[in-house]
Amino acid sequence: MAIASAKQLREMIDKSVEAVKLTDVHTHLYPPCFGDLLLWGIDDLITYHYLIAETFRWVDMPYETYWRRPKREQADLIWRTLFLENSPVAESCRGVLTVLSALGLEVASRDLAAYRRHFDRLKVEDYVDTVFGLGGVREVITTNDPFDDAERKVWLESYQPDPRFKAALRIDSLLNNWEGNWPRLAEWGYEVEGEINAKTAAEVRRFLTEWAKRMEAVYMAASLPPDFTLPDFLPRGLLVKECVLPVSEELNLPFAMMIGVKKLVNPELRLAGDGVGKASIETVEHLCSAHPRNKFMVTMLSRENQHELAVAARKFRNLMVFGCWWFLNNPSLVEEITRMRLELLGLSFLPQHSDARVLDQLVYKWKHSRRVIADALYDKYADLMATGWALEESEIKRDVEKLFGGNFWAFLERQL
Ligand code: FIX
Ligand code: ZN
Repeated sequence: MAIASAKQLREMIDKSVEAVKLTDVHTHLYPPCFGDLLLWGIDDLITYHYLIAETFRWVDMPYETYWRRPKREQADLIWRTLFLENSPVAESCRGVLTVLSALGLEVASRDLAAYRRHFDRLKVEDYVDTVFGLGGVREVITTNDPFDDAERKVWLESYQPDPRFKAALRIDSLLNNWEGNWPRLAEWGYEVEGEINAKTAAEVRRFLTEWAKRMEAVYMAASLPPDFTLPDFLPRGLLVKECVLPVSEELNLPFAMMIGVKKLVNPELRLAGDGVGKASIETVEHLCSAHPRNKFMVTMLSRENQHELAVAARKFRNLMVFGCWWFLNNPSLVEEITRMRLELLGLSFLPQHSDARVLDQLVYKWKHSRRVIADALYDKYADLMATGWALEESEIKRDVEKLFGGNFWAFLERQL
């Protein structure tokens, strides 16, 4: 049916964006068979590394004192500091409250003990169903690292597939610490050595192929520093060129590059200690141009890289831009970046991923993003209608489904 008014347009967009069962193309979640690797519940929510970093802006406690404390005491400190002694206006704090509200808990009570009693009664298997339902999530792509001992053990001994959790083969350990990790490949039976010669490259390709198949990975991924540049003759450059890209092309798996993270600018904050730096878009352009049969998913961490990334995506059909990553996943920046991408790329991108590390975060990260994306879409469709363009309700539903996952699955299917 044709959209006849601004009111009808707003209602249709809100309905479509609210109802779409989305694919979350990047998370750090795990199916319940991975046990404690799957974080969930109020204390994991409150001790999410974003809130740890924000808490240490207020407290002078030695970092080690915090790290030695049990999780519940860590959460008590964060709750007191960020929620009671200061209003929880930061996106990471607002998110915790959005989850509590969506679960029907009494947010106004500020009763952390009551919240804990609620979660203590839950079973994780049931809670996965609850969260996927509240978040409107059909499936999540997880982050799976064969070099993580606890995770590798599950993959090799006790993994149980769950269609809602699809794997991505994460290869930071290979690319960013070859010197430290090639001996582990040798332990696992791959005939590699420190020098990346033809035999070593072939064995690394075997490793990637075997793990991509074991995980049924939908893409391979790595986070990369701001100074990531190719071509280079560091181990990373050779591994990408001689190993990752050939396997990516052979298996028709995108290589997802998450570029711009400065690891551990404050090591005492551990996972919360990473920073951001502007990266080189020339490396993205070089890879997309030199490897036209490879597919690249790219997200960049610096706000300053966003415009040039969108322009690069205009040049290369093998480049899929995804998400407003990490320090960009805040309403003001999601709005700015999404509007720019709609204006430069139309609907040919993936506006968001949650990066959820704690299961419950699917609820807030998507509730918050849906709102911002819907507002941006409304303005763009209203601009269309102002020209006299006749919009059909079915077309809005079609477009929204592409943005919230359809573009991802279509990109995976493409043979370039
Ligand atoms: O490299 C990544 O996947 C990053 O998203 C994480 O390392 C980071 O800690 C995170 O979870 C950000 O949201
Ligand atoms: Zn991540």
